[in-house]
Amino acid sequence: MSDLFDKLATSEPREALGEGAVLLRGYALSEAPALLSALDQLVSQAPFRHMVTPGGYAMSVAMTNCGAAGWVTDRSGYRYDAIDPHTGRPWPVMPACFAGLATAAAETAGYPGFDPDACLINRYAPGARLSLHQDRNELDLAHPIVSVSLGLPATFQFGGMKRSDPVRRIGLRHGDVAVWGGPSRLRFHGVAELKDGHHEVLGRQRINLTFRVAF
Ligand code: MD3
Ligand code: FE
Repeated sequence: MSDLFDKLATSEPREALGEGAVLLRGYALSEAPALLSALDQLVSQAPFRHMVTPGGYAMSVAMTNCGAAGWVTDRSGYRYDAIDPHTGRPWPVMPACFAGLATAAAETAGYPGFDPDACLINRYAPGARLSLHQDRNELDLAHPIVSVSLGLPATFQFGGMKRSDPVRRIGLRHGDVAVWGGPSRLRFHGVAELKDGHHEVLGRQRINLTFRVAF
């Protein structure tokens, strides 16, 4: 496999979160500086913005995207779009260090050949949260989702197939990578209100990269 896969597939602790869902603690730590410098570049082309939900509320999480497909929401609904509605241009190209990490993590978790066309980038300031939801805007739900946590720690809420199912709380820290596929792909999930704090690299924020095959 790739050099990056060899480099990362060492003996990182892996934790099963549910059927098809795996947490790789610290998996992205060695790549974090490269990820963050690529992020600076692409945020200058597609800035973070607070999108509006179909119900008319601005999201507390600020978002941007890179890759061929970007997740967007506005008064007309949730969808993937090849064009950034804020700039009128295509989303920035997905940096090679982003795609390489996502592919390597998916392979480590048992999903070889993951080739994401979408990376949603979520920025949480203290107080920001993401309420319980399912990810179901992608055309083919057979592909897993890979998520990378950077900056301040967060409490991830991992529910079941029904909104009313019990929720398990999982702490996600800088460098953690999670892979969600198979029977876990449609489980409800969210992020609890971010607690204030200071992270040595990112200060008062949390960044989450979510890789998907959207188109
Ligand atoms: C579990 N983002 O952008 S990523 C999202 O930390 C989103 O910003 C969260 O949920 C964040 O949609 C969590 C982890 C995640 C993503 C998709 C999942 C967990 C998932 C799909 C099914 C089950
Ligand atoms: Fe989600």
